Amino acid sequence: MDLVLCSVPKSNPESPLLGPSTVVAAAKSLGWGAKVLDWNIELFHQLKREGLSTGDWIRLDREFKSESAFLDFLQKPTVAHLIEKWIDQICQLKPRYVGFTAFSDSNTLMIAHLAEQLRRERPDLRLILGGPGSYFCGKNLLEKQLVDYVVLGYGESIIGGILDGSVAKGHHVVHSLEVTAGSSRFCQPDYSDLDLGSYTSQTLHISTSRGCTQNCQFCIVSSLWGSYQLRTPDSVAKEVRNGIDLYQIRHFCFTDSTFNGSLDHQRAICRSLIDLNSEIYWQAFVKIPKAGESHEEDFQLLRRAGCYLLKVGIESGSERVRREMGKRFSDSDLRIFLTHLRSSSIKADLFFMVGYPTETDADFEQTLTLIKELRQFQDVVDYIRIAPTDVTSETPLHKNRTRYGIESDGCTGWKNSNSSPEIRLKRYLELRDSVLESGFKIRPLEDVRMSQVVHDRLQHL
Ligand code: B12
Ligand code: SF4
Repeated sequence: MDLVLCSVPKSNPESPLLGPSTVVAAAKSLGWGAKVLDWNIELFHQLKREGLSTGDWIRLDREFKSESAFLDFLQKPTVAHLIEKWIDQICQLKPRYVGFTAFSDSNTLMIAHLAEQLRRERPDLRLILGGPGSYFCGKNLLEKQLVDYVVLGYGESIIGGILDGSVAKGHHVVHSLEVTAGSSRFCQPDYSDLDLGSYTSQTLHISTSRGCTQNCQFCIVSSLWGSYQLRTPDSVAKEVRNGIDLYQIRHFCFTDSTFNGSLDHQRAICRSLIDLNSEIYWQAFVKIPKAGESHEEDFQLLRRAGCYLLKVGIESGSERVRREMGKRFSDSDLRIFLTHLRSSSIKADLFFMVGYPTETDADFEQTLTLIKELRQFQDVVDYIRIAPTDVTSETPLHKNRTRYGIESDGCTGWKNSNSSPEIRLKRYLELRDSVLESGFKIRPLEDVRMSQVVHDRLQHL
């Protein structure tokens, strides 16, 4: 075995992560022996057998993000036993390389712990870290010599070079699909090592593009992926076909940051999905098209292709704040978009954010007003999501923090003349009330997660 790639706790249990299965597929296509292990779903089922609910799993975020709580969690006999089993599993598979996917900050402590154990048991093993979360923990784990390679961006492009020894140890940013040793562009994920029936939702994630056409100030996607790159509609349709034929899965989530970043591409993808002539259901993230950019027929095409939900960042009711964020649509564009959705029977999830560095009390009032105005679209809006603005490192907002007068105390504790942790929490709670009073819904598990975040942040004030 050349490579074992592990999804480690804690991530969501609904469906397998796309990243590890894609990187393993690339390694296999180059002739290497490679395997994916999903330890996240194993832990989820173990704890479920012990009575854990899905809400409890979300609340476990606290244990996976705080060092002291994590150490206590590791003492649980079943957890300690599982970790021992995982280390044995690696020792038995005898790979040359082990990779970890850091998806978000709730994976970091577990990766560090497992890497430490593996270093002790198998000092000859080379450890690789990849995934979007490695932007935040990669340098630290490399400095502590807990991993040998950190890969930011396209793992499939560099994995061949790592495995054949031509890529040096260290930190690598890969913003291109150009390939080492000939692996194919946008290769299809390989789920053959996983039991897809063990996930809580029969869903697969698929990418039709990487990167984003926008560069919103608070967002890390452009740093993650570099320029916007499109995948051929044929290869997307083939991946959907495989999902249906190999795994009997008909529900898909497109991972694209902006599925409608190129409308020509969106139309071509829809047509290739319609040509499959199979019943499928899918959701995607889109941006609000500007007036005249997208037409009624585009929405009808989306619907015919199987789209039932579009997720979209509105963020603020103030057009000025939206413009400063990089979201260039007007209130009228939003109304046109929702009207098109209504006539095509597609629902929308709307995302809002409070406490942006330039958001004043008056701007926030405009967000409250917008929520009230949107009541006329209650039949179209499925759920609303609200989050306080974080100043995450590697985002344009963080790079320009001096310009915004941001005093930084971590990505959640920042303040400036318009915003502070107190203001953001107050606005979060006020907007949540207004959303619920207006008859909209918040996804229950999202609400569980956010109430824990709010509770923890209130404790620190
Ligand atoms: C789909 C998605 C989800 C899904 C994931 C479901 C699933 N089963 O896949 C869900 C809805 C669960 C989700 C949840 C969250 N997400 Co999310 N999500 C995404 C999204 C839209 C796509 C991810 C994806 O699949 N990309 C395509 C795959 C192929 O890329 P990839 O996973 O990055 O893998 C590639 C590389 O990273 C690398 N790679 C990956 N692993 C490895 C390993 C090795 C060894 C190597 C060499 C390379 C490598 O190679 C892969 C192929 O190129 C991204 C935004 C985006 N467009 O990228 C946000 C994103 C990753 N999510 C983000 C966040 C913040 C979250 C949440 C924390 C949100 C929240 N507040 O709840 C939660 C975390 C939940 C959790 N604890 O796991 C941030 C990550 C920033 C960060 N690291 O903190 C992103 C970037 C969104 C953003 N704009 O900020 N998310
Ligand atoms: S917030 Fe959405 S639209 Fe804006 S840059 Fe990020 S992924 Fe793109």
